[in-house]
Amino acid sequence: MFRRILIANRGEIAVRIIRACKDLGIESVAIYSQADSKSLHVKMADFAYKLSDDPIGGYLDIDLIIKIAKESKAEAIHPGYGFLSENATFAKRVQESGIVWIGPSAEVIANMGDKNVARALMQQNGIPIVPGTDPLNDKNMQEIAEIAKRIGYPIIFKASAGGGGKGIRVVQREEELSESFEACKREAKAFFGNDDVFMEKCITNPRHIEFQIIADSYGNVIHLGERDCSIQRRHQKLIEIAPSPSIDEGLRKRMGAVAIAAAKATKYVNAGTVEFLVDEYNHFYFMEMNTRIQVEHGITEEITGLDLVVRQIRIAGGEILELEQGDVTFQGYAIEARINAENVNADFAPNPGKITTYYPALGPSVRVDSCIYKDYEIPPFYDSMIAKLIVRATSYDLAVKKLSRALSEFTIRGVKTTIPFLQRICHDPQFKKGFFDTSYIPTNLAHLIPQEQKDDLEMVAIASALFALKKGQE
Ligand code: MV4
Repeated sequence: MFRRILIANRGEIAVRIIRACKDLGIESVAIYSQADSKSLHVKMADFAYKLSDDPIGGYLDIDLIIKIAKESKAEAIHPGYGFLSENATFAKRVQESGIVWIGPSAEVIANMGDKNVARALMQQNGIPIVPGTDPLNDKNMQEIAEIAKRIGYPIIFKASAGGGGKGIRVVQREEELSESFEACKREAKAFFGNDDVFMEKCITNPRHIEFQIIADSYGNVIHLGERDCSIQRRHQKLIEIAPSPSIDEGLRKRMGAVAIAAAKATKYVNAGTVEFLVDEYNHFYFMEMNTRIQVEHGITEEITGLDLVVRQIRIAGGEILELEQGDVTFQGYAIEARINAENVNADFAPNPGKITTYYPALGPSVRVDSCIYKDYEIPPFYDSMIAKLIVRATSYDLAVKKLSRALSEFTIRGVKTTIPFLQRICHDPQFKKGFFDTSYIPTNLAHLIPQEQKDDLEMVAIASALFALKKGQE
């Protein structure tokens, strides 16, 4: 096993990986920007190296990160999620430097990063994909209109190099086709430097169901069940649930087998996620494969009792996966709520600042993965997610109740957070019944927005006014 690992990331995932290293008796090397010098990951790691002054660019500096890995005598690099985690060039450079990459091969990352290569590979291996096309750039508008008519409206244009929510356009009718196509190409070019765009039939109001898989270097692949990530706003996940309250045992078995086939088709190694769209008839289609550990991996850990980050490190270290599919059991339900420092009442605008009070939720079956502490100042440069609240219970109903309890216990002052908004989701009848798809947040947003949260100064002003009023009445 490795003696020392460099963590090419920051925030809660860097903390999560450091914990896995400590559990395995492995030393950890942190990297950090100036803005992150007071970060928990820097305090917790055994060693820490400062990057350039650029708060984001530092974490993307391939040459410097590899140099630090060598200097610090790290034997492996864990990329976490975001930043360089799905950068095939980085994966390749790491391996060429004689350092172990904790993830799938550079080739797999590149293949899955190209949505058309991924689609073709899946199709060749009998994995169901949404009816669609190769890139359309060599086609004229008339040809594209004919293809759209054949596939049937609504259709969706997607950037080949895309992923997440960038570079997609839904088209309801032919009149909007050429305008949407051009807009999608422009966006693809702007975000990914590549204007290849393809077409798919649009699945309306799908559920987003993703399967966790793990694979070792000897061809052993198993799945660890699914997560329902349908509760999203503008392609940001807010709440994730494992298992999905809308997937029954029969469907889980079929989708799990397909997820394993997808991983085998790509010669996948390490932890990965196969994402599916599921329509109203429970037909499911391969959407994308994520070649990294994901934000929401913790709910899978809670229902399976397996530590995914530890597994990633052991697999990268050459260990055989001693688990077979039949050894994997699922216990109850786990729900993750992402707590973001955002002003929900200002269109979820980031709300960085100093944490003046911090009492995370505790108690049985409650887990908090976070990187914040009292008096910590959230830098304005990064993602607004500051904590992941994960709860576990024997049923979906009890898990929602526990999430509600934990959210009411969770106290953060100094910055506005999504806690009151998440609490309202917990009280929503449709959510409580497990009846939702990806249209849930857009449809229900108005009644889910809580009353304006007062910040500390406003609270003091209100208290003073009430005090003065009371004094005046005495
Ligand atoms: C789709 C789709 C419907 N039909 N593809 C959104 C992000 C990107 N990863 C793919 N996405 C979608 N692709 C077809 N053919 C609907 C979405 C989609 C979506 C998917 C998962 C979770 C939330 C979503 C919200 C809007 C649209």
